[in-house]
Amino acid sequence: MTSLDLALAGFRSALGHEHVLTDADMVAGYVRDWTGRWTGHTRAVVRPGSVEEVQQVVGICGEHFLPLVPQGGNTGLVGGSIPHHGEVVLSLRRLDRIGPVDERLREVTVDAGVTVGALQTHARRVGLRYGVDLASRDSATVGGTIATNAGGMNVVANGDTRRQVLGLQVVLADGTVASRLGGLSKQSTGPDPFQLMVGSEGTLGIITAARLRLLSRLESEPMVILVGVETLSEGLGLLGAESHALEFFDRACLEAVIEHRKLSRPLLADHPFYVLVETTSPPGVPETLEAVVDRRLWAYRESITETVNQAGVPVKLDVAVPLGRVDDFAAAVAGLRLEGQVYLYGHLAEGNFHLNVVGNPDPEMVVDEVLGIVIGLDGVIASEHGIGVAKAVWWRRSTDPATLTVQHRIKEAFDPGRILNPEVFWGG
Ligand code: FAD
Ligand code: 2HG
Ligand code: ZN
Repeated sequence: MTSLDLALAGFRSALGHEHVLTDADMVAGYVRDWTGRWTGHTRAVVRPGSVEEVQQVVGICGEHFLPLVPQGGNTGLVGGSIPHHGEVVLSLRRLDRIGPVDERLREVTVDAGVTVGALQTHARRVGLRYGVDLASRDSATVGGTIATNAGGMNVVANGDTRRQVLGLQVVLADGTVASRLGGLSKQSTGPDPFQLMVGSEGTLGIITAARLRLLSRLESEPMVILVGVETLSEGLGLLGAESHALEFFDRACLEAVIEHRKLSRPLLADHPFYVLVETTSPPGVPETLEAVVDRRLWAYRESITETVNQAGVPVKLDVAVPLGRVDDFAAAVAGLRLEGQVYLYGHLAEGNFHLNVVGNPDPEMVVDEVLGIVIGLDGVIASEHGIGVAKAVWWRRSTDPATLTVQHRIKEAFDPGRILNPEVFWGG
């Protein structure tokens, strides 16, 4: 019997045959990413149903030197959830228990495989809210959003995923469990290894559960306003203290979404950019700007990723520049005159641009040119989707040597055998 046969037998004995998938048809949805840009292959997809089963899987992988890729909803956009070199896929989706809400403390403990949408629904039942929202809410999991430190639409009001995490339960590379789910709001006991898990993209440990902060209900129902603007800095002027979202998209996005989703034209005139504001207090839109108010306006912004995907396999960039440089970035990108269809949209309040290009014959060149501009403007090459494999080379190239050394030592300390998602950050 080969080492792989022994490992598969171990998985089957630990999880049951039905939760160890090896048939090509059965694993297809786990080895291909949401955009279709990456298709990998795997020795097996394993689907544990408890933290003990996750421990057993990690133990078997360690014993047989089999690298593994943790996977939640597989909605990640940087290729980090895909087995690029035959790694075992460790799907966390069966870990889907949601604990009772502590209404006094406004906290809840949930399993890693719970979707963000299910958590939001659970919180709403007791009049509370979860602070993170994103268009992939019905598939993206709590574990995946913590592992990528996902941002989304409400960062301007609630902060990113890191800000919602009070504690975690994690299976480490040697199969042991580290847990801090007690809900203590203050702790001064040295460096916090659990914080390192946030944004670690499955390279330091397997997140199996999280203690999360919930928010109280808004005083009044927010209004949604779409405004046509000439420049993005004009759009930034609409940001107010009560803003819950300040998003933007360009004309190409609007035209594509109208066509794909068969939506009506929201404003009379054409504008270079459209800014969507969600707020509980009217932002005082200058009379010179064309604007419309309607909650359904979110459909124009939230449908962009799906719309771009049906046009072809996109090259995706997720960058941020300082707010004072947003117009410079938009102008520099226009100046590149990239071949193919370019879509520019994102989270304006954070200077976070999603640049998607479909139909360009040289994706590497697109990435190099755009990230070069970003670095030149003192920006960041990954604002909310993570590094994955898509940005790994650029991450190493643009990070200073001292920081890279620290990152390397952290990886060595948590995963000396390099079985946890080895391609992310360090491959490519
Ligand atoms: P996966 O895609 O399965 O995995 C992502 C990474 O996390 C991988 O590296 C994986 O190994 C690791 N991972 C997953 N689960 C675990 C775990 N339990 N323990 C350890 N590591 C784990 N992102 C944003 O930030 N903001 C947005 O507004 C946004 N909108 C989106 C809209 C659409 C339509 C789509 C398709 C994607 C969007 N995303 C957005 C990207 C994506 O949804 C997020 O990155 C999300 O956090 C991924 O969650 P997931 O459960 O699908 O993780
Ligand atoms: C969004 O803000 C997501 O819509 C997805 O982060 C961005 O698809 C993208 O590039
Ligand atoms: Zn985004």
